[in-house]
Amino acid sequence: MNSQAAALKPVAAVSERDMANAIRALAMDSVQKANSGHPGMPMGMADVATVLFSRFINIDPSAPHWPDRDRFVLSAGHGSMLQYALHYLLGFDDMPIEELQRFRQLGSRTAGHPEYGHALGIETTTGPLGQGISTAVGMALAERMLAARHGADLVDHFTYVIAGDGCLQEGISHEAIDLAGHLKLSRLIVFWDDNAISIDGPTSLSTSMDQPARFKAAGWHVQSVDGHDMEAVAAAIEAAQQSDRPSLIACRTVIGKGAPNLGGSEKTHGAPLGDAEIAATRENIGWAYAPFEVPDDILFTWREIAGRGQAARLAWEQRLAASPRREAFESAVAGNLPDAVFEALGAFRKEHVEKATKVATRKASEMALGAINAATDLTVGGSADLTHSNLTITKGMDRIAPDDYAGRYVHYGIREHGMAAAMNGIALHGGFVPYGGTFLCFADYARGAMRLSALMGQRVIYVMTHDSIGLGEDGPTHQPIEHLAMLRATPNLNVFRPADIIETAECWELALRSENRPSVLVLSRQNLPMLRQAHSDENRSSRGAYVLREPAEHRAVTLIATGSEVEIAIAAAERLETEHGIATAVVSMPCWELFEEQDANYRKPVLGSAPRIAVEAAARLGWDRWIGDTGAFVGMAGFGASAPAPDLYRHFDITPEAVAAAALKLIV
Ligand SMILES: Cc1ncc(C[n+]2csc(CCOP(=O)(O)OP(=O)(O)O)c2C)c(N)n1
Ligand SMILES: [Mg+2]
Repeated sequence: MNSQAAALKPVAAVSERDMANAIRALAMDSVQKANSGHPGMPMGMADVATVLFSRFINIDPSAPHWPDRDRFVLSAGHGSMLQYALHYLLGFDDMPIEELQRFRQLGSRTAGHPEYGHALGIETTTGPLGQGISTAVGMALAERMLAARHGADLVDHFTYVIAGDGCLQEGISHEAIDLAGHLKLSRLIVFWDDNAISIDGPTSLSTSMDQPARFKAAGWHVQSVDGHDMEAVAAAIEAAQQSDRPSLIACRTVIGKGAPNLGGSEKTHGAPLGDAEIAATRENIGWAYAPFEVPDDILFTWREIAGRGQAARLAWEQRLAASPRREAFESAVAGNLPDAVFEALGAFRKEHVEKATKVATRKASEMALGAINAATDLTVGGSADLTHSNLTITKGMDRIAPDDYAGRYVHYGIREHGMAAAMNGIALHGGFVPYGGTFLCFADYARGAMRLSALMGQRVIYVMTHDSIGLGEDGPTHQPIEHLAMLRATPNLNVFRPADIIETAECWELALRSENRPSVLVLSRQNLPMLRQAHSDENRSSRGAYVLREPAEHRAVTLIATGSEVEIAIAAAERLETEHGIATAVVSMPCWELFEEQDANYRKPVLGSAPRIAVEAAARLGWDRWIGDTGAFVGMAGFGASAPAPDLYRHFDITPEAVAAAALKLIV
């Protein structure tokens, strides 16, 4: 808590209206000082937020990570000043008034939009509209799942969301709302800032949606209130808490509430109110204090609220201390995977090197998951309706169903974006390691949330199968071309494209160990041979790329390939050597990002000084980084086609012969 709090004493009874006006004043002053930001939403939702925080939410600023705290998600992230004002008023240590005065400045905690990890108490990054509410669905699901395992004594909290018109217009909200309604996530309570305004003007410009009816149709408990009637808001929250379904509370509000001339107008959405309107607002709401000044009695009242959360936290700690589940709970929340997982993967690799198991890497992934999921119950699987294509379910994984959260497999439905956001929420909530599958091509559909996995550094594992023209007959609509480049261009995301069953197990291990980074496992539909000569305890994929085949003589050419094209590169190397006497090395490069992180002493000999040819059945973009000016690329130059996979490889000239021809052209 801020030290200032201790010195404060209540002077007179403070109304919740005064408390809300503190939010309004801080929001308009901070935006004015920054000359940037969004005052309208914090001013409009100040009353709802005040009721929520003063009467309901259990959080403890002195223990912001307490596992059984209520979660608060500001889905309408442009209203970040609402969150920062709340954090200052509640007394978060890292949110003194100076941070509000440095709103949106370099190095401040008060970033333009709330960023996870950037300030205490921010549960998820928001700003891309629709993400917050969809991430919250994952949090609310994780809460139910953790409660099913450890009991209501240890896990019993709500997830509260403030969402705007924008969040509800975004397509992802449809996926999320449907999923939450179906799964009866009763601890999820969403406030809709129903101000009927967005940037361009009234929402009637672009929508006629009956939002309450939409939520009802998805199985939600729905109420509509005047968002400035604090008692009505409180009563609605109480009713929502009792519901056995997720709840929408539609709060009819006035954007920029309190501003006498601009209130209700889109002009308050994303621009400072200006000195004259701010002065008029102060007058209008009876706020006779200087910019950034919150009188002691109001601040004291806000800080007292934290006492309720603290008491709840202390009581919970006592229950935890007495619980026979303490160790299991703490280990789950810490996300500690047992050593048994990695031992099982080591044994798995040894076994399949010996057996030379030839399977599709999607099948290899299923087999590796069988070992992983048997060794830990932290993993929670799922797929966007492609379970038997992605091969994401393993023996003994019960499905999660409405009112039954003891299982560990989520049928996310045909909702790639919603799945990705829900996995973010599950990872952020803690207690589980989520993985989920779809076709690689539909990474496009999941992209918005995948980007946030990376930005937030969450251990979310994407299982993306059918990874090239190798999927065959489904044709160019389903054949990813540019997706690897898009994913590789994303910072803080490991993109793994394993070449065989051994690399698949290695890449799974690396993904599980990447506690602060999401991973994408890019997997083949078609069978691929096992390529290792011998088992080694070392995880060779961990350095991102390694020499799979070194010629006896000094290299004349180096072939670099990933995934299903490593087999082609090996065949090309053999042809080059036997038919043309050209000493050829093959580098398998399952993960560019990890290779990039190696020092030059490792990278140089792997890449070699001979001309290099990259082989990948995907777009060239990015490969020049590895092949240099003198290299060549064998891959795709446009969209694929519908045909059996072997025909497509021949048609698009991604064959050992084509690679050998490219090599001959380069070096002869
Ligand atoms: C995915 C996405 N698209 C566009 C934007 C840009 N944007 C920020 S706020 C906003 C309008 C949101 O309207 P609403 O949620 O009603 O907010 P209000 O104006 O009521 O505060 C838009 C289009 C964004 N942040 N995210
Ligand atoms: Mg709006």
